[in-house]
Amino acid sequence: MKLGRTYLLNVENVTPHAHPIHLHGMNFKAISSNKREVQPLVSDTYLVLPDEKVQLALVADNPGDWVFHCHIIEHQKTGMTGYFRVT
Ligand SMILES: [Cu+2]
Repeated sequence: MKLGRTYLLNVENVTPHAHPIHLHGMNFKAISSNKREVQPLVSDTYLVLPDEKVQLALVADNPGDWVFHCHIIEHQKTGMTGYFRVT
């Protein structure tokens, strides 16, 4: 991500489980969901429901490598972990 740019993350949960998706280093706002009305609050975590597609908006305002992962440790350790690089 380019420092200072705005990004829209399209997150889709194709599993039968809810996943509390958490981002380090930056905050986002949930913009829309196909499952429910979203509250436009600034947060670093969003509980993605089964079959939910959610759009998370953020400004890449913090340079570095920032982990993006499910907060259920078994999910995080078995692959639901990645990172964003902001430069
Ligand atoms: Cu999970």
